[in-house]
Amino acid sequence: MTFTRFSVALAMLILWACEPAADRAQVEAEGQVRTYYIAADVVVWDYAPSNRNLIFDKEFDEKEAHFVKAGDYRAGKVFKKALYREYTDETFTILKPRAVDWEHLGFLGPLIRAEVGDTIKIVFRNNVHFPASMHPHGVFYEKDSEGALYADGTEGKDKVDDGVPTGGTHVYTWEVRERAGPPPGGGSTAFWMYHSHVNEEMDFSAGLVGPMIITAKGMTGEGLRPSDVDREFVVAFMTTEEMSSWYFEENLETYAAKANEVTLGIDVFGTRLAQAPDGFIYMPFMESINGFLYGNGPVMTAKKGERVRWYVMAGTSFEVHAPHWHGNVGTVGKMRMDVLELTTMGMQTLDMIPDAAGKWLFHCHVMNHFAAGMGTFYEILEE
Ligand SMILES: [Cu+2]
Repeated sequence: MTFTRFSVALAMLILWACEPAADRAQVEAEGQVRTYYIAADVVVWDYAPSNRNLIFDKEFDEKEAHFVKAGDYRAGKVFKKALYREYTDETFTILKPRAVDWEHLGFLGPLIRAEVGDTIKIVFRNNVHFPASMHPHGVFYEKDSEGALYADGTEGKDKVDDGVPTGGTHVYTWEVRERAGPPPGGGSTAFWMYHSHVNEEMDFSAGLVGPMIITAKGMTGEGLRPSDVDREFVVAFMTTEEMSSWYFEENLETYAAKANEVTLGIDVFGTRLAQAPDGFIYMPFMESINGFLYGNGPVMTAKKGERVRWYVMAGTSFEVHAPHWHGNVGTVGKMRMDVLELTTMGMQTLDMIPDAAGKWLFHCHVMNHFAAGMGTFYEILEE
């Protein structure tokens, strides 16, 4: 009798001790490994391919020309850049085509998606001439997958992720823990980004940044979209400092007629600039939406009554943006809004159920940004 009672107690103790481990194993078994093959590639990018101001459907005027026309001492609207691009496998020979719904991403890197409980595995290939990395926000990483170079006391295998050399490959492993998803009551997704963080200023300015959407556990629907959303858009209101890019001198030499007469320097904040012999100072702050100026990006299209989710982000410059939707309103938390307040590295989500059909302006309400090209369209169809 005593022996039996002891056995039962022992068995219960064992069960109790094993339960957390069993739970963990179950979670791990349920979570998926999401593998992405992403390279840093050299891309020649045109901020306004139509060569027109499509917001007003007109030629560029004299003021706008300042931001888009090449000249003796300025590069214009075309720049060599480094962009993240997705490939089909580890041979990095075939680019994964971007889905039509996501063409609006423009110069942003591929959208990384996962659900809480998953593990994200990034096979990263560096095809550019400078060391590059992938540093994520939100997700959990060990020191071998942080993708950031600084004096953190690490060495050996914990250092190789900090800056992948030209031609090199590194696998980043990011755990999608609860904290990377939305908090209780916070909806079905959390919005993050990733970017290169070796020489952060020059890497980011060259274009190495992309978006990441994490869905709550059990909320992933068709095409990895959150199951309570019909349509999603990722929109970067971004000040890109082309003068701070790895390619600034090269872009000047390629596109500015008298690049040889330009003197390179820095301003009082340490930002790079090019000075012409006549004193003209060239600092191309490109005020774009996903890399497009003056409505040159794809028109983002949804239908009346659809549940539309907008993920809005900014970059690393002195960024103060006021993204404003004409025609419709959305909600952010408990507030109805049609203008967001977005600052440096801001990552925000607005939900909209459009009730007004039409082609609508979507622009930055900071007036000098709008004047410099920070505007685009979205369209709401009747059905
Ligand atoms: Cu702005």
